[in-house]
Amino acid sequence: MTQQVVMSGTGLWTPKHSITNEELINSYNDYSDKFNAQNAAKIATGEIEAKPHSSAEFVEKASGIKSRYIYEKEGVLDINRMRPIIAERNDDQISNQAEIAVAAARKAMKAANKTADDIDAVIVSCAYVQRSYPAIAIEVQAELGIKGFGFDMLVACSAATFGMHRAYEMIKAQTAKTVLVINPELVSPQVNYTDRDSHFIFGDVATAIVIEGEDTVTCDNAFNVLSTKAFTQFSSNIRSNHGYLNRANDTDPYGADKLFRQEGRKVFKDVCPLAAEHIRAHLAKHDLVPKDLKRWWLHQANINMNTLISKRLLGRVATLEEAPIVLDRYANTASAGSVIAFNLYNKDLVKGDFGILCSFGAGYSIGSLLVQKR
Ligand code: CO8
Repeated sequence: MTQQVVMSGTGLWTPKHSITNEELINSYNDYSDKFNAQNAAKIATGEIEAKPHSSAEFVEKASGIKSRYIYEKEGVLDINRMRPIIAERNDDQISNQAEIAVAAARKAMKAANKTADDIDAVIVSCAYVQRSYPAIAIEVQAELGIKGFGFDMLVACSAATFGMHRAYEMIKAQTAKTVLVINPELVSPQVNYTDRDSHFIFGDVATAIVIEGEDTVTCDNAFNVLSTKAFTQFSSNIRSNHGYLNRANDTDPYGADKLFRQEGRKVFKDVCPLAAEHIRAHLAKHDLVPKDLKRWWLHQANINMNTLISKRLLGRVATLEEAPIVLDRYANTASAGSVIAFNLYNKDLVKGDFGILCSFGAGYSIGSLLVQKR
């Protein structure tokens, strides 16, 4: 278990469509006006509550989000639908998630200077997979012509970091030599665009990472993974009851509880201190303190969370150079946020610089990787 593990390339696939706060909120407000008009009698008797308007000003201030990318825009802003239109594909066509996973994977492989022959394991790790089997990872493996094996895993917000942890362990245990970890976060179908509290939070994206042992590294820009740290604690404060039992429950598969929902305030209060202490403890294992880090590639759920976490650790708010924010353009992309930040902001680091990737959210789950530029 001695081989140095290296992150040698990342890839980012960004959808061509995007939705600004203004577009999203105009649609939501038209939807709520229609809902209130249709339910005027019940609202008047207090049987149901009127839906108040959403506000672009609130969204930007409360979350830092200005816009989000979306896999398919059609249908989302239609007040008679409020969900994307994604046509079903035949079994002989590539699935939606495998397609975006392959697009991100090709970029990561290019950055890491790898061909399919160099890779022997594929992990697809994300918040949802569009089917249970065959695994999306095995479809990706076939598309790319990779030998070896692949599997899917789900850890919501920490799927990317936990997937990288598994890759790290596989390299250490020599059960694989080069692992492709991919996060096709196609989350918009599970967003409740009729829910004022959460309709603005998410965006779609796909990220990929190549992780290998140092003996095979051939690219110039790479990071040693010094160690990993994981933590989970059960909470229903972020929850979706969507699942294969819905058919047997005789429940509405489109019901609000089957989509993303959260107690945002509670999540904020619970998770920020947990994440800050997690990072502090991870650094302490290496006799490091927060100010020793050149860069923090933090989970991107809410700008105020990242501000609070860095303030707890540094005694001041980290600068955007220290802890980059991609939320403004990408919104919350489930597990991919810290990988997007890494992908866009790592090239300026010099040999010996330390950085941390850290995710935090649903589960609750927290995952980190301490890295050092080679
Ligand atoms: N427009 C206008 N006003 C609003 C809106 C809106 N859209 N929403 C709420 N308000 C109002 C509220 O009604 C409230 O009014 P009042 O004070 O009169 O009651 C006021 O604004 C303040 O409301 P909140 O206290 O709820 O607002 P916050 O400042 O807490 O901000 C956030 C809400 C942005 C949700 C914030 O709490 C937050 O971000 N919390 C952390 C959430 C978090 O990290 N979640 C993790 C997400 S899960 C994840 O990352 C992956 C899950 C798996 C992927 C699923 C994909 C579908």
